[in-house]
Amino acid sequence: MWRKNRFKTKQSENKVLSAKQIVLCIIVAEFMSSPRSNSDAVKRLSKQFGFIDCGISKADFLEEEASRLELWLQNKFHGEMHYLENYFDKRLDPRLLVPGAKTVVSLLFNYYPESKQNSDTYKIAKYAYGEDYHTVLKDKCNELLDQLRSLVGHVEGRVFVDSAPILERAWAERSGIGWIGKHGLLINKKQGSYFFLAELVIDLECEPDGKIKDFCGTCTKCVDSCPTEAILPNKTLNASKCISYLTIELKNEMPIAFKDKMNDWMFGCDICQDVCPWNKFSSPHTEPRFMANGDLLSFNKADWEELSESSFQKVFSKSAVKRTKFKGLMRNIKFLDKP
Ligand code: B12
Ligand code: SF4
Ligand code: SF4
Repeated sequence: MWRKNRFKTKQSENKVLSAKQIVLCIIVAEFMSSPRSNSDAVKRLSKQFGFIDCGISKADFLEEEASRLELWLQNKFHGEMHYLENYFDKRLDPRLLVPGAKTVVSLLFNYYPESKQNSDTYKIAKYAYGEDYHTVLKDKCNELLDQLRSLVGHVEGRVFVDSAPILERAWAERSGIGWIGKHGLLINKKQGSYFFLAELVIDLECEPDGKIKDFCGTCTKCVDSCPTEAILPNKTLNASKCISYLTIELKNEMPIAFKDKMNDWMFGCDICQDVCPWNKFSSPHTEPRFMANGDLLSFNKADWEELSESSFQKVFSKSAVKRTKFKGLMRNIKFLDKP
């Protein structure tokens, strides 16, 4: 397809192309905007924006996942996250989210921190140390999409970071940038699993990548280490038992049955990832917006217990921890502290 921006002749040069040259230009343009070259362009740009991997899938209906999702919801594994019951069809077909979509681009962004919290304190999952990833990644993806347009011409599309009904892990798995581990998270062979997922759903035709194999083998470390037994066979998570759900998503009182199982996690949980052998390949991110506020890393248990609402606003000014609000974080701390 002829892409307008590419071979614009500068008016100032006032060059007149011969018929032969025009034909040559058309052939070159055809070649340069093939599905293959489009994929190459997206991948090159993704590197420039700091994504650690990028994979491509044809926008289609997620057939295998449909029955899994239906069963998962029937079993009430989503607990009180009722929003996951909505938009069933859209969740399985991105073409219903972006009319005319041809391609799903899956992107990985590293959040593994160089410095971590003290060992004897209430814990926050590493993904929430810095600025809220929804904002940071949306900015990057929108810029990436703009740059793509300036390279290949008009592209219709939308950027997703956890922001709409889309099965991000299923798309990433399909695009070959990792496999879904027994704990249900996507694992990348070079980087482990401490990364965020984001997607571009676009009407540009790109060459899809293929799925890779599962490298969990006979390992069961995550299953054995999960304190609430939330990880079930066949890569299924009973989210209603996951500490991440209990501390972030559950709005009511925490069930007392979990009292001795929380392992001091006050926001999210990283146990199943910390024990995963693939995470020995994690290397620290270099994204300034994901750097933790110093207080967050140095606070001990007493500091957290005495946290005031104004300090909460200061420490977590742009953080995803704001999702629980001050009240929610205090509820979690009190639950952990309960005799
Ligand atoms: C709701 C949600 C949660 C819930 C429920 C988790 C869950 N497993 O569904 C809770 C609050 C518990 C949660 C916790 C966490 N989450 Co969360 N979460 C989401 C969210 C918003 C939706 C997930 C969803 O749709 N679940 C519904 C289930 C049924 O769908 P699914 O698990 O994706 O599974 C589908 C496919 O993967 C596929 N599939 C899976 N396995 C297999 C196997 C076979 C054989 C087949 C055929 C298919 C298949 O079929 C399923 C369709 O039903 C996503 C973002 C998004 N939009 O995808 C982030 C997301 C999954 N979460 C993320 C993170 C980082 C976490 C935590 C690590 C945070 C923390 N440290 O506390 C934990 C990890 C807990 C865990 N072990 O999974 C990242 C994962 C990154 C990664 N490396 O994979 C995501 C992608 C957000 C992002 N944009 O980066 N999360
Ligand atoms: S995040 Fe924690 S509670 Fe949830 S599945 Fe992993 S180990 Fe279990
Ligand atoms: S801990 Fe073992 S079983 Fe679990 S995801 Fe990692 S490799 Fe797979």
